[in-house]
Amino acid sequence: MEPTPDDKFSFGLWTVGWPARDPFGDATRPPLDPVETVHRLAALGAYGVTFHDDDLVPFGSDDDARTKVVARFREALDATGLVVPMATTNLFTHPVFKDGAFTSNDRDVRRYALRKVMRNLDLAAELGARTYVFWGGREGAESPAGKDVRAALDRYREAIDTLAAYVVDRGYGIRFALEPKPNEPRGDILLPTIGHALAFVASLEHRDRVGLNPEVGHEQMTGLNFVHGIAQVLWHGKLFHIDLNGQRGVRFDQDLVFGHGDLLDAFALVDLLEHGGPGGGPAYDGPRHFDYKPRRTEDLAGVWESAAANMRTYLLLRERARAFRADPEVQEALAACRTAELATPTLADGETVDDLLADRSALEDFDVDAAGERGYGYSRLDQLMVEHALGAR
Ligand code: GLT
Ligand code: MN
Ligand code: MN
Repeated sequence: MEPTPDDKFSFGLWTVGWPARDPFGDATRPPLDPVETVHRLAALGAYGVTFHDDDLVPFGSDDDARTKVVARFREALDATGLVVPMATTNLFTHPVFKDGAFTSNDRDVRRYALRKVMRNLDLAAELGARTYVFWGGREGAESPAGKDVRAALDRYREAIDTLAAYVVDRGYGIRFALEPKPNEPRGDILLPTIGHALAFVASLEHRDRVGLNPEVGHEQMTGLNFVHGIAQVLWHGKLFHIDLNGQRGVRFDQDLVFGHGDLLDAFALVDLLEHGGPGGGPAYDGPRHFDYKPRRTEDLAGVWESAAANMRTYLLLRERARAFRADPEVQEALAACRTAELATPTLADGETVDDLLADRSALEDFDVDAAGERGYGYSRLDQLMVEHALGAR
């Protein structure tokens, strides 16, 4: 089971390229050349590579150096056939962003952040990216009184709408995807969950051009059900991109390999993405983007081993989810759960509130005790899922 570009697997340069510096220790691996990364990812069967501006063009490079770096990168893309489906901006590493970028209290920093994004949007468009991600890791606060959250949200909205207007003006075929995260590096980050981000998007002038890039581990950091979150994003038509990885419960952002730490959730997620669409087909056809970090304990061989592991786990789960959906016993269990019945509207076609009030079977004659006694049979279905995930069926 080898990945191919048709599977649409993509990786950020910052994922495999993470030199594993953490708050307590130095890097354990040398930096990777983006060109080597492109060749390695292509050889492993990936289809796309993504980047922050500074992952590709080192911060502070002059125009000459920038042109050279981009030309080399382009050559590698052309040689391998790898595409750039998404790009993003580093608005978090340099000290200038220590109080945020779009929502820094310092107006000059906010203006600089807009210009930094615009410059990379030009490159993203040039390389054919269709999605531009905004992860606001520094947009937040630790001080309860020092950050006016409502003013910060005004500035956040101003930034996203200004940048969307820029994309429209330049005729770029790019949509924006906001990535929620509850905390880390800021004590509290703005737009901390999928729900907050969806509500924010609805308030934008350019709301049609803006969706979400949810990350598995970021919802799990708050104890929320990521699969439910993704289902709701799909329900709103806002799943523009997705960051796949693994996380073990409520703690710091682990960015584990997809499926490592939360295998059953990963199974349910793949089942949703691949079978949650109309007629049981895919619910999402965009890139399957891995935003993980090879463990600090890995050497370079382990980096490529872990990159391959993300894709292999996804493919195995996709195969397992297919078997689950095709199993007649699963179909029978689903029927026993009356899962499909939920798609039937509660009121009949054309039925009015008065009609409902006149329906004695809905209240006066309804046998609540009999309905309360009936089981839903979810345990059997769940066990079938576990058995399929384990390869026991
Ligand atoms: C950073 C973060 C990720 C975001 C990336 C995009 S950068 O590594 O932890 O979740 O997706 O800015
Ligand atoms: Mn993360
Ligand atoms: Mn991410």
